Amino acid sequence: MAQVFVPDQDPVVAQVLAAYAFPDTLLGAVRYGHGHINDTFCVLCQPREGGTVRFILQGLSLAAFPNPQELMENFIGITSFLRRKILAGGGDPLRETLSLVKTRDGKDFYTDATGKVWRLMPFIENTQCFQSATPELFEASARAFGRFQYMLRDYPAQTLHETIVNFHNTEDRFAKFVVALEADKHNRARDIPEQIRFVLDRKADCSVALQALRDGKLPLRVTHNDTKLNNVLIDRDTRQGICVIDLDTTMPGLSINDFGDSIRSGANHCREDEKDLTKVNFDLALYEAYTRGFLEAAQSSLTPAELDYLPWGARLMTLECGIRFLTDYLNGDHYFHIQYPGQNLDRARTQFKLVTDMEQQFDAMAAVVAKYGG
Ligand code: ADP
Ligand code: GN1
Ligand code: MG
Repeated sequence: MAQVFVPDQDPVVAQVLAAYAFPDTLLGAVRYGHGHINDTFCVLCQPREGGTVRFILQGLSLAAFPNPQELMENFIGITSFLRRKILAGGGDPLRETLSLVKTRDGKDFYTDATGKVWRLMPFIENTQCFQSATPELFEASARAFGRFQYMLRDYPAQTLHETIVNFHNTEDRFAKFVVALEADKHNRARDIPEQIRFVLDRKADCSVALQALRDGKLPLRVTHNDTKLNNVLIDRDTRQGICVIDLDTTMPGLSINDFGDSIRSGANHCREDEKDLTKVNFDLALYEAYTRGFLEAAQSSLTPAELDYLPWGARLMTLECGIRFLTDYLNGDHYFHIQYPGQNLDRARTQFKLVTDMEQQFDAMAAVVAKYGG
């Protein structure tokens, strides 16, 4: 076998690669993608007959996922379930859901000396991942997430582990923010009174969806919980969303949160860490494109109350994400990967600007749902 070339000279990655039997020559691995949590690499091999074969190698963040073995059980359960449904519907499970490559000793994943879990997956070729949306792409991702929701409607939810406890428990996110604020370990609170006030003023909002769940208005479903545009692979030829990826937080949750997190991340034209807030604007036309696609694909599995609460899902996921970024900033940036100091604060500021826009356009958001959800 040729020498493994890992550009960032990571000996752990070299050791992980050695646990797998690759086709012919292993050329190396390079960091890949824009995720904030896991370590993702693209692995390149050269088969004897020519061309290249690619794989995705991922090391799961122990800081985010304290029980990666349980996470991998979920991953296998969900992808096997989807594989059966895709096959039954005449689709191609090797393109429409994720698969695992086994290690040399027949395991589904590799655990390194620190306890970190690594998985290897075939690279789904002729697809693209987008960081920002056009209406067509956004609608394509909406159909993919809506279909995902629909296909998992009869998944045995009680068999799923909660990979991150209280992940979209917005009340708990608020409480953790208050703890970080009171501890203020890095003396950062004094410079951000405006952002702190923004969160404190919205304490009651943090209970809206959870109260509806407690009241029995909203059902628990199997949801993805991280429905960013870049978590859908788009086919380069058809421009359709063919595969929902990043299944690590797929567990019981609220459909309105899956809708909401997509709107949070995709219904705008700015970077998540844009510093110039005049460029950060919620785009109602993108919201409409997403709503149309999502409801078309998932509608028959959603109740009237879920439809009513969709705009709240968007507001709450955006507020919650801003709270999480600000909490991590106060705590010293241990959860979300950062490329520069203050990035989590910049991220929080964009989310709060988007929340403000949504608050102002809330009636229009409800009208769009009524237009497609009738
Ligand atoms: P993270 O949790 O860090 O966001 P993801 O699972 O979303 O990690 O993967 C990061 C990126 O890697 C994706 O945005 C996508 O570009 C790419 N990717 C992941 N899995 C595959 C795959 N099986 N085939 C092709 N690209 C993939
Ligand atoms: C993280 O892993 P990635 O980049 O797809 C985070 C999401 C946040 C998102 C903000 C497991 O998603 O919850 O909404 O960053 N994932 C986890 O961009 O915490
Ligand atoms: Mg991702």
